[in-house]
Amino acid sequence: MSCPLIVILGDQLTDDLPVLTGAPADAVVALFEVEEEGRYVPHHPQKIAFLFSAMRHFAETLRGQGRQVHYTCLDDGDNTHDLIDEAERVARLYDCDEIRVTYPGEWRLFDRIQKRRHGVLAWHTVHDDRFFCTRESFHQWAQGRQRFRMEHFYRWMRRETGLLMDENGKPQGDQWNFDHDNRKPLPDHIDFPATPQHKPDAITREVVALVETHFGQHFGSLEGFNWPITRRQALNDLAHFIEHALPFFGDYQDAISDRHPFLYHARLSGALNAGLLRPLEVCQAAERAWQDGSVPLNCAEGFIRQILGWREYVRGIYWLNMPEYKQRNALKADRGLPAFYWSGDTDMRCMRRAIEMTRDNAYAHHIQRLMVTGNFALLCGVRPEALCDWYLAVYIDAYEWVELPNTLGMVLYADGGYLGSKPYCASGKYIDRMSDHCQHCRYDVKKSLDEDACPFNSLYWYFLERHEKQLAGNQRMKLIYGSLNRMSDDKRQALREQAIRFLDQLDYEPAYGQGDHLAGYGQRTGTGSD
Ligand code: FAD
Ligand code: DLZ
Ligand code: SF4
Repeated sequence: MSCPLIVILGDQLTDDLPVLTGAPADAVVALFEVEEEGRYVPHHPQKIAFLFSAMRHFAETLRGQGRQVHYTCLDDGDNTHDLIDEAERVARLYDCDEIRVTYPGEWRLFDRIQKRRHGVLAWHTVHDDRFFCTRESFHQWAQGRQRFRMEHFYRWMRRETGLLMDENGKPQGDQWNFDHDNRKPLPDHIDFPATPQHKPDAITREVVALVETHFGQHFGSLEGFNWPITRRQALNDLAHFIEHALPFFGDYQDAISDRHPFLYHARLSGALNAGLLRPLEVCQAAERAWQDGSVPLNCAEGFIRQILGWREYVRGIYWLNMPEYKQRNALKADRGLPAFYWSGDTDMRCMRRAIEMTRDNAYAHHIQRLMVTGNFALLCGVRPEALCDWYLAVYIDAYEWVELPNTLGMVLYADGGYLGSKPYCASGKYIDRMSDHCQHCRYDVKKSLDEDACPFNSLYWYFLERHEKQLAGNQRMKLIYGSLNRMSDDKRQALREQAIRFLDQLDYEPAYGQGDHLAGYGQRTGTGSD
């Protein structure tokens, strides 16, 4: 009698997933390294190496549990290099009559699988239990609501899970949110915790060499690869974060350092999104640290909110609105991505450092993504698709279910305020307050006009002016539009001209498939052959 083929995707590396616990003991479990997944956007080599190494280690774990495992390596001769085709090829190889897979995290794959449901080889999608809120529960919660803000969702999740709740059903500390304690800039002298180190083993070294050969032309360095690629290493990083960084996480959550890429952030998003850690165990570890007195409440709450609140909320938004959500462009932004996003070659110190850190680590923390590279793209009017593809490519943790709402919704306001109540637009003043970049910059953050004026300043006013019709009525923007309207016509004109001059002299990335930075990439269809 034939058995189902159990397919495990690169971001489904959790050994008690329902698709595995519900499988017959003799089922073949399959993992595939394929070119197409590395190229539908030009993924950072560290991201590809992280997933391939984690997949290979996970396959070892499954074998150790007595499972029969099929593993397609990238350079296997008969590799079809497409996840769906590869699953069907391998299913035939083992004489399987059915393919089971956990719901994929990206709509493009979900859509393709749906279309294959009733093919010769039936595909079955199995519930992903790695989230607090199911797609169906989010749907129900959202139904009938005019506005569904993260804060409301988060409170509901706190009640549902009991995390940081007292025995009377009240939030610990009598407050849901300690955000007002969490906006401290960095003091001049501060020591950050050392980053936990993982010495690459033979599997990782082999994978790094493989990725260098196949994807070495992609933006991003492989040097110093140091991500946790097993559950054991991920648990080690979690423990390290709880002990050394969480006690300060809240205070400096919004700060940016010219020198240090990680500050007090967890660096756990890659491991979480790939399934090496479960969000519940991460939140419980933070809650325990608060309960035993080693972490203040504002830090534990601020951290748990990111995972229990934001992470779940953006996933809900994604599945509720795809595929239509991806087409939104409420501000009609139509510029290409500035070419220096792929090189860091700019005099703007904040942008240069955020892009260099991204190149070196496949990582930038939230405020760099939101208020530096994101804010700049918003002010320039970069097309959502161009910016989303960049964020999806360059970060260790990037999958469309989490990247798209953050970029299209939170950063670009391209959903017209569905996710965030106002655009996160800011002038250089914000970056100066929260970072030490400006003191190293060739531009003067205090100036808006002149050749050496900080570009963020004129771009900011020009952005507000361009979108006055859409944004001036927003209660939260009233104050700033008051300032714009009190400005003399001459000053407004000078700022407009300064911004346009700046935008005109930027180089923009060529269309996909035509630029050097994409040399050798496959066509960016991402939809395979369906
Ligand atoms: P910490 O700052 O230590 O936070 C702890 C955890 O909270 C993270 O590991 C993550 O799981 C979760 N989290 C925090 N903020 C968010 C958020 N806004 N949305 C979802 N989860 C959050 N995160 C991704 O996991 N994948 C992405 O592709 C991604 N793209 C982003 C794109 C943009 C434009 C922006 C502004 C943010 C994006 N984020 C994304 C959210 C956030 O920047 C990262 O989760 C975070 O920087 C990861 O680093 P960390 O583990 O050190 O996080
Ligand atoms: C991101 C990625 C890459 C680069 N390569 C693979 C791969 O070769 N095999 C695989 O199973 N998964 C890979 N992934 C992760 C998938 O893109 C991810 O599972 C889907 O985007 C769904 O979230
Ligand atoms: Fe960035 Fe402007 Fe500061 Fe330079 S002066 S680092 S461009 S905010």
